[in-house]
Amino acid sequence: MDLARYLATRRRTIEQALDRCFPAERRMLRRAVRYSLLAGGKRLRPVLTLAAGELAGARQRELLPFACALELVHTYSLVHDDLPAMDDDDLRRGRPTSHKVFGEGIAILVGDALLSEAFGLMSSARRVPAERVVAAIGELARAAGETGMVGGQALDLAGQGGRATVARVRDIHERKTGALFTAAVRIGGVVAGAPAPLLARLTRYGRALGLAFQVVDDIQDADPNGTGDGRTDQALDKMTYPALLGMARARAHAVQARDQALAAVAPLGAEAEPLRAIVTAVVAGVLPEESAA
Ligand code: GRG
Repeated sequence: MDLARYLATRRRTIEQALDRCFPAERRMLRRAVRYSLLAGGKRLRPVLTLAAGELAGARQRELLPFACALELVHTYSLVHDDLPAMDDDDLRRGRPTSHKVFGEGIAILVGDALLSEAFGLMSSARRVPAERVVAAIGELARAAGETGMVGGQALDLAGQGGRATVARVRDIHERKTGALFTAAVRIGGVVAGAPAPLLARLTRYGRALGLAFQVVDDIQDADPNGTGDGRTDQALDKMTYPALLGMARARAHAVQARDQALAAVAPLGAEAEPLRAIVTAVVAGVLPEESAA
């Protein structure tokens, strides 16, 4: 399939929907929200929600509020992760981080506003049966919260400088990065009313993709010619697969995770082609970059 074309059309739809979530205004908080939210980015999580939801039989317009909610939560996590109290990054998505431009207080509030609006957006999805809306809200709450992304970030902060093991690194990755990927595809399925066996396949796919994504991100960060735009993991003394296993074995981990993701969706036919193409491109390091929209 033509993944670049697929991503370009989905991203355009997502960009327009995100723009409508926070229309332009002069107040500083709104400007700061738009600065981070509409700053490009691969929009991978919302694309996954659309891909999984369409595969399970939902329409794009039913899925869109949920896809946007994923991107809002993801963007909040990046803004907070960049703060001096966390990774203390100067650059994000190729431009100065939110706190560098608007100050730390506003950057904290940007994250708060994005997180709150994510749940508001889902709760006002009128095209989807209420029980599915409630289930999707629960999925995102668990993925973003202490059992998921926030808990993973806490483990990551606590672990800096500590003794790394594959199990610890995997636990951090599964929560910090993987939980949101898993939620992205599961929420697509939930909104579509997917039966349990299909949801189980989407869960396996999401978990494996999340792991593969994070390992590849770590490899690119550790590569001296890599694409990271902030301080390196090495400088922050972070636990990563390349630090623990070396580059070759880290790559083998990513390939193994890709194969697990592909196996999870193997019986799902042509409708699952976007999910296959995405994980294959992520692991090959050739996922087409931002939308030209
Ligand atoms: C602060 C609550 C809180 C959580 C932070 C996701 C996260 C947890 C921190 C991000 C740190 C980081 C750079 C992790 C590496 C993997 C990752 C999530 C990269 C960014 O995701 P992309 O590549 O970003 O999808 P774009 O900009 O394309 O959306």
